[in-house]
Amino acid sequence: MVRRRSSGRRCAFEFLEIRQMLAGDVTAQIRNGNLIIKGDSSDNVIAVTQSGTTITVTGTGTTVNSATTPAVLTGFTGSIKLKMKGGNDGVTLTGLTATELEAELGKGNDTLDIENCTVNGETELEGEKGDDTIKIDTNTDTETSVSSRFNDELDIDLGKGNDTLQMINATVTDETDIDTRRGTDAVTITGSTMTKLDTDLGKDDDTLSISTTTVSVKTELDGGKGTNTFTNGTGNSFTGLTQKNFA
Ligand SMILES: [Ca+2]
Ligand SMILES: [Ca+2]
Ligand SMILES: [Ca+2]
Ligand SMILES: [Ca+2]
Repeated sequence: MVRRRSSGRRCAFEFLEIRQMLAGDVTAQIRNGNLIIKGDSSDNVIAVTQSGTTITVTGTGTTVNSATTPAVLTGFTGSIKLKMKGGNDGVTLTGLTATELEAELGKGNDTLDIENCTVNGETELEGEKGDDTIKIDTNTDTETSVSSRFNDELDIDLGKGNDTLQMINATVTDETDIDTRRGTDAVTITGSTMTKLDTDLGKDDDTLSISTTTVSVKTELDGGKGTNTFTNGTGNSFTGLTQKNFA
């Protein structure tokens, strides 16, 4: 009886080690045309691409739907929902066209990279706890210009922790709302076109840097508490600019 128990424990340990080595499992499925991706408490690293209505989810050291091979899912026509849960997760979305995008990165130091995507409805990105990084169109490709379009609201909430947002060449047709909350946060916007920009850097000492960006309706920049720095770079056109809480 005692023997059995100890061997069972060893088995459980070995299983745990393998799971940690593979950095968890992500489930990906298309339901009613919508893509739903859920991580687990491990460090999940995945890349999502689209060809026509087919979505491919490739894990790096992470299984997808319990397999080590990429998941190929057909019939995608709708929204994307990502829920990565705990762990330091890394998600790259490349060349996707969706009706809506909602990402919850969960606890841990996460990275979300959005490259050359089009979202025709609301986009909501939440870093939650941990030191998170959100990148939009930061990859440099000399052959094709990389540029994401958000044809509705873009709502980014980086949550607690020292967070980074980098946005290059993005177009947002409705309001862009950026909240970085607690922690030493850094926001960089370059070459983007927006209608309304509302940025609140929250508690602690934060930095905001904007260049070659046009905001055509209203620009509200707030450093929040702490000693904050705003670098108003070259080539900006800000309509209705108000700025407060910057040194
Ligand atoms: Ca995770
Ligand atoms: Ca996080
Ligand atoms: Ca923060
Ligand atoms: Ca601040």
